[in-house]
Formats: sequence, structure tokens, C-alpha cells
Amino acid sequence: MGTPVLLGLGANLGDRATTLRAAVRGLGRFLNVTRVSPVYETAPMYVADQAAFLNMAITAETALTPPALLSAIKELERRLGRTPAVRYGPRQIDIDIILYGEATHATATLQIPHPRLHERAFVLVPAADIAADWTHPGRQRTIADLLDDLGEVDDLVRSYEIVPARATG
Ligand code: PH2
Ligand code: MG
Ligand code: MG
Repeated sequence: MGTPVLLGLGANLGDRATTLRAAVRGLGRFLNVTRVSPVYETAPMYVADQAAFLNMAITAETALTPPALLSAIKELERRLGRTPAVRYGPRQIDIDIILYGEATHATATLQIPHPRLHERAFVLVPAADIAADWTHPGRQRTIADLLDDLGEVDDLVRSYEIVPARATG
């Protein structure tokens, strides 16, 4: 029960795979995780001079409001070792709220849908594996459509699967 949410996860510092696994497990403590995408190794976007990322996506159901979900995520990121860093630069873990049902939310600290979703293959590709038909409320395009619109996608290698550390409360 609750509102379906789509989250994007990324890591490019430390033991990336171990951190992603811990992130999925940690999310399961406050969300009902419903699907877990494969993991992709992706070339860094925006700031090219940094290590490759591992990226993945999950879907979940939540009773939390968008701001409450964001603060739970921030707390988990801190617990997983994230420290303040430059915009688009290297990070231990990044967990972004991509979609929250078909709701929109726009405040100084949180924008949903994620404002750069449509340009990010590193989010759209894993998201399309688990939520291809989800419609972006602002653009009236599904995840699959947005990925199509992006055209040719390279710099992205399907890496492995995380067996969902079955989300229990
Ligand atoms: N995250 C960023 C900046 N650039 N590039 C890739 N490939 N994957 C990311 O998760 C990523 C990025 C800032 O959050
Ligand atoms: Mg991000
Ligand atoms: Mg973030």
C-alpha cells in the first residue's frame, strides 16, 4: 500500500557494489521495495573527470510524503558514508527521487519529477527495466518513451543483478 515511487541510485566512490546493496537493504527499512533493476556501469555525466558510476533504480511503495521521504533518504545516504561534495562530483552514494506516483512537487529543496530525468540514460535505462510504462506527469511520456527520445545510448554497460535483500519492515 501507499504511493508508488521510482528512485535512482548511483555510486562512484569506495566499494560501489557493496554500497548499493547496503542502500537497497536500508531503503527496505522505510519503504516497501517492489522491484530492483540490474546494475549498470555508466560514464560520468556533467563532470567527466571522475570515476565511472554504478547506477540502478528501484520501485517501492511509501506512506511518506515527498519531504519526509527525502529526509529519510538523506539520513540513509549519511549512514552509508556520504559526505558533502561538489555538484555532480564524486559521491559514495546518491539516491534520487525520480517519480512519486504521478504527482508533482516543486520546492527549493525538492523537485519531482526529477528535473533532469529526460536527459539521463543512467537513470532511464535501469528505470525502463522495471517501470517502462510509468508516465511522467509533466511530459506525458512514459519512461520507455523518454528513453526512446534520448536516441542512441552508449557509455553504459549492464553489470550484474542485486538479489533484492528482500525488503522487510
Ligand atoms: N550522478 C551525478 C552526476 N553524474 N553520472 C553518472 N553516470 N551517474 C550518476 O549517477 C551521476 C552522474 C550527480 O548526482
Ligand atoms: Mg543525483
Ligand atoms: Mg541526490
